[in-house]
Amino acid sequence: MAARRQANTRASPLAKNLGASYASFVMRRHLAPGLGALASVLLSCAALIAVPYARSAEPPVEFTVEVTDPIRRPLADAVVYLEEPPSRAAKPRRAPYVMDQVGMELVPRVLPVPVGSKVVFPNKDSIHHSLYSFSPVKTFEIDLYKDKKAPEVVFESTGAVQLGCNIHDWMGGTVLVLPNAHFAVTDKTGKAVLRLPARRLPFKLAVYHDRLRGGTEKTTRLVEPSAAAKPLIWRLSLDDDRRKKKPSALDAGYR
Ligand SMILES: [Cu+2]
Repeated sequence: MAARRQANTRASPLAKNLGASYASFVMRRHLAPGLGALASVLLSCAALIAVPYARSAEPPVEFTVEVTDPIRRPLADAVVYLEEPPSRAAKPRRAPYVMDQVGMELVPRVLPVPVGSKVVFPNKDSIHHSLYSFSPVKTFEIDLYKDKKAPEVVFESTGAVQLGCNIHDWMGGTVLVLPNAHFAVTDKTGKAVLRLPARRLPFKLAVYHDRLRGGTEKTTRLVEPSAAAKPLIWRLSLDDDRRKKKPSALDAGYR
């Protein structure tokens, strides 16, 4: 338990990453050094004021994304998301997001939500669960429960929130709190489709995986809208899977 607490209280690399300035990111990548202060100021203004999304009837930009491990095996449950610029779709929806407890597992294992969202944690098993998070992004504990409406938890800050169950060591999951609602999760084939509002400046995209080695800084890219013509491919370096596995003898029961 002590080790788990320690692991869960590490500062979230995602939270750090989200603090980076899109304006300076664009300037570093797109301005030749020497264009001078005037261009920098103009670009900063453009990025901070006008950047969001041009009001146009243009169709959304649709990126096909593929995420694999270093030896090209597809990775499911990777989250690709828009980090910058700020999006008008940032407001959380009214309906809560859902992370189920089914067969003594958290489903889905990784749940992306926009900042400010509510998440409910129903228990579909016939036994009690007690969920907790010691993550600095959101700390909470839900006492043992079943057969009743699970409390809602509101996630007010961006970052990765690791969850566990006080009773069942192997029950792990992550609520990934993102700056807006523009995200997609890869399927078993490692693929996802990310739809973004039409715009002219580049998108700052990143990919999260719960075994990503290091932070999402390494997966962050500036992507021009014109790049949507081809699949975007990320190959992630992952930590070994040290997660405890559910005892196989339990698979048959407890529904
Ligand atoms: Cu449990």
